[in-house]
Amino acid sequence: ILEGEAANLGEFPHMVALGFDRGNGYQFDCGGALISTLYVLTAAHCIINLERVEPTIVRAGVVQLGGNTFDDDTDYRIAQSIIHPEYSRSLKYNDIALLRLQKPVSVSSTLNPACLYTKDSDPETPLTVTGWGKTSNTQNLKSNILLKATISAVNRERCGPHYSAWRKLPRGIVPEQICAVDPDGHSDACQGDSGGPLQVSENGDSYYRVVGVTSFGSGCGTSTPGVYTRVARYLNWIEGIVWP
Ligand code: 4AZ
Repeated sequence: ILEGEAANLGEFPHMVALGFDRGNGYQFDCGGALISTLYVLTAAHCIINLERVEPTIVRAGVVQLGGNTFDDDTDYRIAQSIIHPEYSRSLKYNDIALLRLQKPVSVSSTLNPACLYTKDSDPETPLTVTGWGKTSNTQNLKSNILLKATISAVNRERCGPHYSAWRKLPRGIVPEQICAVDPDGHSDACQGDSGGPLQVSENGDSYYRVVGVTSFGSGCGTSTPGVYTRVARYLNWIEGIVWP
């Protein structure tokens, strides 16, 4: 997250980090959101990535990422990764996946699932994106503390032209995506934040609903909106898996 603020413990109790084991301890290179005690919502490109390494654990209920070894207090093993059947790595559409945990999380005030935003229109209110990803465009530094940034939805008419020349988006920005940008600043999601949630606040920030999954962008902190997978367009697919 560029130009974000530190999140408080319990403020985003659904926020998790995905742990990738490349042989020297876990690296937390993607985010996710708990949407039940057993399932985490994330991006498909976090599962099928270039290095062909899948995440094997999620770290939950923390704002401070901490060490790179398995911690029984915070870490849950991933039993199964379910990638959206229409995701293809060559195109950037349907970038959504679910992770089933080996055992349900123990719910507390700092660890509990989020509800989804079920309207498939752009929310008018400010949105909050969270993650432990890069904090600068020019340095490869990630955040050890969970950061939050406030951005706003940009409609398809205004967002589409930013991506019209992308070979990987032959149909441009589609209704299954939501664009968002900081209208008067440089707050943004960045590399390492993907898979994590874009949220809309309810009840004066007492809780958040997940409206999107951080997918990609053209750089970070520019006037080009970031692109998120719109969860309201995937409710049938999600509920078919999460509600057995
Ligand atoms: C990424 O590489 C990424 N500014 C995610 C979000 C954005 C840019 C890049 C949006 O995962």
